[in-house]
Parts: sequence; C-alpha cells; structure tokens
Amino acid sequence: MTTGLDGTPTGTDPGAGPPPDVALRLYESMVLIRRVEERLRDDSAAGKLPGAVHLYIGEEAVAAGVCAHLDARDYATSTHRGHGHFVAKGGDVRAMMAEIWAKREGICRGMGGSMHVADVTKGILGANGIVGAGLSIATGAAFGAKLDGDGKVSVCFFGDGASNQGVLMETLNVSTLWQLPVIFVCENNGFSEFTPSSQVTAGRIADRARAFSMPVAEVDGNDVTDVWRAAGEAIRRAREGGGPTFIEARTYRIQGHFEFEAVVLSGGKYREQEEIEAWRRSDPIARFRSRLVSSGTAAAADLDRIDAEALDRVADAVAYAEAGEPADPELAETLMFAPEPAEFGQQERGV
Ligand SMILES: Cc1ncc(C[n+]2csc(CCOP(=O)(O)OP(=O)(O)O)c2C)c(N)n1
Repeated sequence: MTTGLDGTPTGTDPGAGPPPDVALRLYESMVLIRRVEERLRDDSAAGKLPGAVHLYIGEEAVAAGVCAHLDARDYATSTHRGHGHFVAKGGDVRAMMAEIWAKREGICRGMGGSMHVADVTKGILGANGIVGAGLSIATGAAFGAKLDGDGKVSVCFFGDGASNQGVLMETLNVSTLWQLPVIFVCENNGFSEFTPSSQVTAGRIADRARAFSMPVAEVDGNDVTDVWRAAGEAIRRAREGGGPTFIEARTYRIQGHFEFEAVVLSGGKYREQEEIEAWRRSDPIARFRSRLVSSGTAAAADLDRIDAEALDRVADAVAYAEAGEPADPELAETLMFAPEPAEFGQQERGV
C-alpha cells in the first residue's frame, strides 16, 4: 500500500488488480525470467559459462510488476543481479544469453558479460557491478527525461545493500528537489552477499525516502499484483510531473549470492535451509499461477502453454549463444573509451 508522509494511504484501490491480458503478460514475464535463470544455474554448475552469474530466482515479481508499466523510451538501471530486469524491460533474450556466454553476438559484443547486460535502444541502461551505481545513472536519466518533457520515466532497481550507499541520499535529495520522474525500487532480499541486512542496515529502508518527503510504497515483492499496483501509481505520478517515488519490495533470493558461493563459503553458512524452504512456499510464480486459475482468469492449460513457450525461447537462446563466435579481445581496447563525437557518427554509420 502506498502511504503519504503521515503513514496514511494515498488512494490506491487495494482491490484493483491487473486486467486479464496484463495478468497473463505478468505471468509470462516472470516465467521467462525464471526459465532463463534456471538454465543459467544449470549451465553454470556444468562449468559451461565463462564467468560468475548472480541469479534472480524468487525475485521475478519485482522486475515483472514494475516493467509492465514501461515502454522502450523509458529508462531502467539494474544491478549485478540484472538478467530479470533486462528480460522484463523487453531485452532480447538471445542477445543477452550470447553476452553471458561472452560471444560476439552478445548485446555488448561479449565484452560486458552477465553483470553488464545493456541495450540503450530499449532504455536498458545496464546491469552494473558497482553496488549503488544505478542510483545516479537513473537519476541523471530522469533529469534528461524531465528536460525532454515528453513523459518518460526512469526506474532504478537496487538492493538493500545499496540502500546504505551515500549516493542514495544524494539522489533522493536532488530528485525530490527537482521533482524528477524517477522511481527508486529497492529489492530488499534480506542479504548483502553473505551478510543479513539486520547486521548492516539501521532503521527501515523506506524511511530513508520519507526523510526527503518522498511518497513511499512498501510492498510484498513476491506478490506481482502488489508490485504492479504500486509501480503503476508511482509511474503515472512521475509521467504527470508529480516527481519521484520510493518502492521497497520485500523479497528473497533463493539461489546463493552468486553460483559457486559454496566455494567461497568453504563449509560456512549464513542462512538456514528452513528459511529458504519457507520462502519457496511463497514463490511469486506459484502464488500468481494459483490465483489466476482459482479466479478463472486463466485455465491451467493456457499457463502450461506459456511455460512451454518460455522453455523453448530459452533453449533457442542458449543454442544461439553456444553457436556464436568468441568475443574479440581486441575490442577491449577500442571499446574502452567513447569515441570523439565526430568519430562516433562515422562509426555508427559504419564509415
Ligand atoms: C561499491 C561496491 N561495494 C561492494 C561491492 C561488493 N558487493 C557485490 S554485491 C554486494 C552485495 C549487494 O547487496 P544488495 O545491494 O542487497 O544486492 P543483492 O546481491 O542482495 O541483490 C556487495 C557488497 C561492490 N560490487 N560494489
């Protein structure tokens, strides 16, 4: 529920859910992300991937619920756990997979890998290995959007760990002051790497935004309807010139911080198996699926078809990535620096 500064509801109808066509798209988006991540989990375990992957399994409702309100002209910034945001924002799954496999066909020509998937043509301003870096990028993009004056918005996905970075205070401040069309989406999954939030995070994360007089929504991040509703209100307000909103989505990551974390932990543990199992019972996809079926919004067979299509798309993307050419190491030098503006035009035209 969205609340104003005094904690009173700001007018969202708590009963209003997505219309059936949107509900099916939300389901489709979550399932596609899940199948991508499961395949990456398996390929990582099989030693097929060239680098580490941070998986989003269990958190899909946040990306899906927010991005359902965005189109390609809107901006989104992401984190090291960024595949879900890329997919939900409409990124090309084949090109993302090829990127993760470090192939020339990758969306960044194989030079960025899992933690840097980006497609500026779709407003996907990039996953980012620097915790909290997306905050300033998204706020800058929102400043540009405000200057353009055409109703674009900018969304920043970040973790609870990033909420302790100083840049959050700077971006909350300036975005409120200048009433920028930015939506801060904190994915509070309870951990920063192997450290529980309770050990490093003082106070309530959403209170950081309240201190700047920003509207706040605290939502169940495993309930895609809840996320969708709060994001819809925030994005509508931003498009209409009403300034920023802060959404804190409580969720949980089912996989480790990254695949192979067991190697780093060497026998140690930072959470109990029972806790993981409890959150599995609150799986966002299973919850939404049973609601869709019990409400008569969709037949189980329709959802099964969506599941099968997602599996096919992922298999196709992996086959494309596997068949690709290895990234060209020489590009590491030429792509390191942005070309001079004049040169840039020529490069873009292939001169
Ligand atoms: C500026 C910076 N500090 C530290 C790190 C190391 N690091 C990588 S991921 C991570 C935890 C991030 O936690 P959170 O923001 O909650 O995201 P989550 O992994 O839970 O999705 C840390 C500390 C980093 N990449 N960048």
